[in-house]
Amino acid sequence: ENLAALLKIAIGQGLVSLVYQPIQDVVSGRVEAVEALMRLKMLDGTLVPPSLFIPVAERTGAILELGRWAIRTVCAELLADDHVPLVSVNVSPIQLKTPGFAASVATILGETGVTGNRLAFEITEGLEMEMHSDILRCISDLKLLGIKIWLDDFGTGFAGLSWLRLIDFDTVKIDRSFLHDCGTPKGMAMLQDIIALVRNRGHKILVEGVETDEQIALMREFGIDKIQGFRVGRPVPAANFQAKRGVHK
Ligand code: G
Ligand code: G
Ligand code: NA
Ligand code: MN
Repeated sequence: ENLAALLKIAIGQGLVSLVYQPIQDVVSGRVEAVEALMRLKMLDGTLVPPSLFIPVAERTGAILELGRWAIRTVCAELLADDHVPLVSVNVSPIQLKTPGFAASVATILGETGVTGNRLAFEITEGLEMEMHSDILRCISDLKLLGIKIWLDDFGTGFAGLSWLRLIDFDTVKIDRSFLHDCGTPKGMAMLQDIIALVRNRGHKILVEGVETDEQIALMREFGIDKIQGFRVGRPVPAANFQAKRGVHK
């Protein structure tokens, strides 16, 4: 298949890059973290969306090399600057269940001189909990390195509650569909219920997809810890990220 072949040469040909989207602390109003998002170009320059290439990379195993590349790049191009806040990196369950993954992360940290407490790994609840004992062991190894573990897109998959039961996430990201649907009484009730569920379990809460000032005010009213979305900032390359002032352009 085309994409599978492209993924094999992507790193060598400079076709992959990372963009960074700010995450704002609701109380302080400051950008306290950024999420790293992978971008893939075809040879003609056309962008391939992650929804297309990540599943292929997971199926072919290319995600392992891409994932190491992403962590190394985050450490080298962003975290080398002491002023940069926490960076969250998406990590596939395929990576978590591959023996030696935590050790490879430790090696990258050692080589780049970055401490693990400046990284968070986002895990999407989408995939099934197959082989979860390996995943749990890997997660506890990553935590020993100081890396925070976040649950991404909470509320969209079937496995979310199992993940919540098995893993002590630092932060849970509530999928943006919940905020978007809160214009109706039923949607608002759902959003409040999911916030209560996450909060009662002691996790910090990040709400995704914040696009308006009204939504920011609502999140403050609900006591949400962190927000992310186009109203806070769009994903931009590292060069556009003015870390020292925590400003995006
Ligand atoms: O980039 P968008 O901004 O379209 O990203 C959509 C989704 O793609 C993310 O929420 C995440 O689940 C996935 N994604 C983006 N970058 C990465 C990555 O580096 N690794 C993995 N595993 N998934 C990613
Ligand atoms: O799976 P993950 O939640 O990490 O995906 C991030 C994706 O969400 C990226 O594709 C990003 O471009 C998109 N995104 C980020 N903020 C917003 C927003 O405010 N509104 C919408 N519609 N999409 C957003
Ligand atoms: Na994510
Ligand atoms: Mn998400």
